[in-house]
Amino acid sequence: MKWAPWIARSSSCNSAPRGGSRWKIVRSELEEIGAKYELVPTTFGPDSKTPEYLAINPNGRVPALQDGDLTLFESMAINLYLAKKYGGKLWPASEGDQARAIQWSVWGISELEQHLMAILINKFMLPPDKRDAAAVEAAEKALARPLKVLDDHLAKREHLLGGAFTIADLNVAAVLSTANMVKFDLSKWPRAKTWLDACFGRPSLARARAVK
Ligand SMILES: N[C@@H](CCC(=O)N[C@@H](CS)C(=O)NCC(=O)O)C(=O)O
Repeated sequence: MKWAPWIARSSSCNSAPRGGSRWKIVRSELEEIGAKYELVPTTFGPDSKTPEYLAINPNGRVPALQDGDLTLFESMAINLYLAKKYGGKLWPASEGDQARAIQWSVWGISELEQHLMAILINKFMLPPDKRDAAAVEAAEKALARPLKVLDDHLAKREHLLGGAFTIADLNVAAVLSTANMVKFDLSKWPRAKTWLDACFGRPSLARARAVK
């Protein structure tokens, strides 16, 4: 697998590094917004540990964003910032919906991502003799609870905040994309699956995911 983060510099919107699903979270948004950005390939090995890079993201992880004088790390924080500043309708109008967009974004990384990563690591990334089948099983079981929440929520609405696709959908779909990557069967949660497929049917997300 190739990991290559980026930093971008441009007059209107500068974005940075990528790494696995997380860079795709940011890249999806940049494509959705139609922002001008420059991507700077950075591996998540030594490239992201240089003094120059650590000045941008002291965690030595990707992605990171530079936009004018602002530098940011954490993919969800980057996406929420980009949506608010450049996202047009991607950023909801009302304060309540803005709060709900933050809620769903935080929910994605706290309720879904850790379990999806546990499956990815223990099924695909570790050398076969280091993989932990029990950890995969536990993660698959743990996913049932948040996926039911998502499925129930989508029973009454097409998108997470109602009728329109917003940053809430983009952020949660980007996290949940790992489910497809690890071949986790979502058919027990058909509304969540339909919603996820519709999100990935958007040309911007397809373009972001096509980049190697
Ligand atoms: N919570 C961070 C996680 C970033 C992260 O873990 N990035 C990985 C690549 S997916 C990385 O840079 N790993 C290299 C390292 O930890 O040294 C985010 O969402 O931006």
